[in-house]
Amino acid sequence: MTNETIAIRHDWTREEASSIYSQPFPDLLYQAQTIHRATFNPREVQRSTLLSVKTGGCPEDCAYCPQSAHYKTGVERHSVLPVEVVRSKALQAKEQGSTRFCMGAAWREVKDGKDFEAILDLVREVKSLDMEVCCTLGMLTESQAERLREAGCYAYNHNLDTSPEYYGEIISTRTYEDRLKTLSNVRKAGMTVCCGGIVGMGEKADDRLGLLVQLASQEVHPESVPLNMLVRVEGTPLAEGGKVDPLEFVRLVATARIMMPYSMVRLSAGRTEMSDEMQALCFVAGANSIFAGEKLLTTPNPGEDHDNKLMKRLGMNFREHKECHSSIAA
Ligand code: SAM
Ligand code: DTB
Ligand code: SF4
Repeated sequence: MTNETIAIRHDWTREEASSIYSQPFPDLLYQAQTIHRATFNPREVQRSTLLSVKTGGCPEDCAYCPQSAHYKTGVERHSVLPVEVVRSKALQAKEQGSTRFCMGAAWREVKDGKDFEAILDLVREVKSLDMEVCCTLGMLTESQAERLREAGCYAYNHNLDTSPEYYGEIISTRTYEDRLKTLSNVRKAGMTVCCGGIVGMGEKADDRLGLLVQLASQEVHPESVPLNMLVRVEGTPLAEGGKVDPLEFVRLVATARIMMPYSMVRLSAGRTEMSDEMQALCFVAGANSIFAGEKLLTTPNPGEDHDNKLMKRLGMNFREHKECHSSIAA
């Protein structure tokens, strides 16, 4: 590992991103791995566990999402889960080695009142178990963001999903600007930001790079960048569609690592469709976090056994301690 400080830039252009992304594969991986080694322990992967604390019936029309009320996907709806249920899921996640517990709600936005109070109780409870708490609840006002942070929420997930110009092809019920506003409210309130996107929605490579440029242009880079490979769910408009080229996905991971050297890059949805070899290449390209457990929010995920075996085969290990940041100073 080197002690070299890697510059953090916020002025990446799409042309630069494209020339990084399009390099010969060995050069791209070498560049990404060199940066990864300077900013993180390259053998270590952090685990987060997801739980859908309020499922289905969402008024938004995100074309990829099994929880949208606009599509018939067979997802079973439920309102906010009781504290005891969430507590035991979080404890189980902790026992299985996750350092972060992420609670998701199928809402367009948080509304003040009973449900939000219930979420704040869940946040306090999980925080008391000494885990990093993350929430993803849709749009937030400044004061709601403030209250979440006060309750102990460490990170907020809110994805930009794709480039600004492709966004309208995927979602019509909110705008890119809406998303950016919530991200700014989260930042102002002092929570860390988890923000990334989805690959495989019919977008071009240029849209994927457009997303990375947006993320890297934020005043502070998102501490966590989840890269999801679309999980095609029957009943959603994106149920049918071509496969993502695994090597293009690896290229995107490497480009994200190079553009946001100190951010955690999360290999998120879609791992059940990825070979072990593809995941290994993603780790070499700089991915250093995964979602653990048999389920994401509503769809399957490789279980603990599979992931443990994979780490062993790769001679890598899972991070035991909290703080999903680079331990090497920027
Ligand atoms: N409703 C909130 C929101 O949209 O921000 C929180 C929950 S939402 C399910 C969280 C994220 O999951 C979305 O922003 C999207 O990026 C991702 N996601 C949803 N469905 C997916 C799918 N089928 N494949 C991959 N990622 C998906
Ligand atoms: C993120 O970017 N991916 C996670 C987390 N943030 C909330 C969610 C993936 C959801 C996949 C579809 C599902 O399981 O419902
Ligand atoms: Fe799904 Fe979130 Fe979109 Fe609702 S806002 S449809 S839960 S991705």
